Amino acid sequence: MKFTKAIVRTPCKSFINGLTTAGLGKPDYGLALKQHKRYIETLEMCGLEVTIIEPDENFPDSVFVEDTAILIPECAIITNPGAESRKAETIRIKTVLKGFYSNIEQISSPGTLDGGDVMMAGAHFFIGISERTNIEGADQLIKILKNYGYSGSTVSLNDVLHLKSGVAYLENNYLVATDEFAGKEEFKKYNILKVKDEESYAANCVWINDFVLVAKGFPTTKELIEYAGYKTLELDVSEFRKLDGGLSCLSLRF
Ligand code: CIR
Repeated sequence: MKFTKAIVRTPCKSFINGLTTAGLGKPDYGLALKQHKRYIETLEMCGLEVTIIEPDENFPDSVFVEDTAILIPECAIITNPGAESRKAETIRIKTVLKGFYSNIEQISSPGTLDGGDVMMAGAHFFIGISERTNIEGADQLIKILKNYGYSGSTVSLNDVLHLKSGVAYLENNYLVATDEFAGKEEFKKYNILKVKDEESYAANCVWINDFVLVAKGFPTTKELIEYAGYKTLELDVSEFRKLDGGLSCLSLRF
């Protein structure tokens, strides 16, 4: 597969008050802007045409656009984010996606779903059941996916906010995974690159057109991915980590 486009959203000033469990202190807004800019340049380097949505002070977490939609070639599926403060982020995203998709689907209450819980692995989608994504949301998504010829299944999780905080699909049957996911029955058929506990944050990496974006500061994971044959690009996302976010959360790729 090949991605050609991405959507990102500039962090707003209220970003520093976003939701968090990380305990790493408040993000530095100026540094976050710099890291975000570098992130955009890197997506462009991977061949993507990037649409940048303007910031909105009403939504501190709106930089984490990945949570607001699931994109497949046939349609855009607007999510219903599990956190109350994030639900209306989808309004702006929907208007932007209408410029790219004629077919728009929607997850609705009582179903909740965050894009960070949805991992695409070829024609199959793994959906984490988390504090943000419930069974109803996952069932709605699976039903929509089925209509377009894809399949989906749920995965339980305990240690992380979102499924993709702990596992990433790198195409060619490779998964990067933390201890929590490396041993799971449903991932048995994949070649697993297991991330060391002290580098667990680096499991949130992103495959884009033969490159893998890896968080800066996790050398063993970077080497592991390179050893499996991928070209890596390191990016510092320290300020987003402070809000439980990572590389995948910062864009929608399609
Ligand atoms: C939140 O709690 O919703 C944000 N502070 C972080 C969202 C990270 N998104 C992701 O992992 N897909």
